[in-house]
Amino acid sequence: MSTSPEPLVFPPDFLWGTATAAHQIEGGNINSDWWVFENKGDSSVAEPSGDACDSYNRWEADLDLVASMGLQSYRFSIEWSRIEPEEGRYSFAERDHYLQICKGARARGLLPVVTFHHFTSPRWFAERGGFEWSEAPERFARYVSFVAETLGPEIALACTINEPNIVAFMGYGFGAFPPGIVNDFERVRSVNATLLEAHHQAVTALRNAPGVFPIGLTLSMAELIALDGGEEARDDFQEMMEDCYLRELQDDDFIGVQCYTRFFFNHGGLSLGSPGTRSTPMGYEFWPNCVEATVRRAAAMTGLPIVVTENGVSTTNDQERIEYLDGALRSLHRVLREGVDVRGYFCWSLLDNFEWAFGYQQHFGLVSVDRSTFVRTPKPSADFYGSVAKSRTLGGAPRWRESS
Ligand code: IFM
Repeated sequence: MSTSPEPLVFPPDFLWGTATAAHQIEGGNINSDWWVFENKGDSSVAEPSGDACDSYNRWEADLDLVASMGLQSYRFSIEWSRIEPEEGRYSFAERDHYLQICKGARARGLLPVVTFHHFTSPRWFAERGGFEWSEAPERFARYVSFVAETLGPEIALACTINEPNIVAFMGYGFGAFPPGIVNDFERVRSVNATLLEAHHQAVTALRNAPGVFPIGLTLSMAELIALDGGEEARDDFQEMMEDCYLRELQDDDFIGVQCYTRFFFNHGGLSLGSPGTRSTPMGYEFWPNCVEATVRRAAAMTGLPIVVTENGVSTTNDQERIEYLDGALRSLHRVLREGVDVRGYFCWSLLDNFEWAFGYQQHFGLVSVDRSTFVRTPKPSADFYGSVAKSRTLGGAPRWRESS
């Protein structure tokens, strides 16, 4: 006789949310370095971001969607190039726009999780050298202070810089992000160091701002596995992508873990999946169990509380997304049961959106967006995820039946 699996119950104060980023959803971010990068003649980006999901105008509809799913939190980012479109010229109107989003979230019972840098920088900042410029940390912290002056009291959780390791690696190692440089690993390392300094200065700026909220950065992590002879390559990659950050975050309040898959290393270096494994349209192995390995490592190295600030899958088959989320949440539950201090989980992403070098060809959203009318349509995975969040229970009988 088959038995149904025990329901997995999550802690009552566990935070459930979903995440987006300004450039991926707002549209029309003409003053950012990414706009320049994606619109230049020889751009390697599949298509320009254009109107994106028009969320700059439709943010209230987006918040309504998050609330109607039964989630408690919305993670979004502030577009620096809107706040400071020219060096030293700050826009009060744009700051107020983001303040209204924070207030709109709170009015709907959603805690605003605010990211200050999610891959895009103002054009003027990129022209000065971006995160290779010696004044970059100070300039970034100055913008953060300006924003936090009014947003501080509304912020529930602050993420200074999203995936700084990806900014450095994709910009100077892989060439898929601005400034599009390939194989310059010395520069990857030095940009990592400047981003870390920018993070530290932003933490200080936020601690001096009004409001009291936990502050951390969000790191792109993967389960990293060395096959025979691949130990050195794995360790080098781990140092450049993860450890150089994880070692330096002890003074933060939390660390955001963002994970999607696992990578294998052999004597030839990194390989995206092992032969015969199931892969996703991103070219990643379908591996939701990456959550536990990354969370464990981040907790062991930093000693900080963890928030899974991004996890999800790109797929056009929504049943596959449900399967992935189910697997990821089971993986998360295993670390919670071990006693690791995980405070929340944010599914990437609320909407199908602009996936950087891939343009609109990837589908990470719980909600699809019509590319010409911008009509939003929740997918079955939105119901699935929302019902886990509402009941704080995965699998087994629905909670109301437990007592009957
Ligand atoms: O879309 C990105 C996001 O901007 C940063 N983390 C990974 C996601 C999926 O690739």
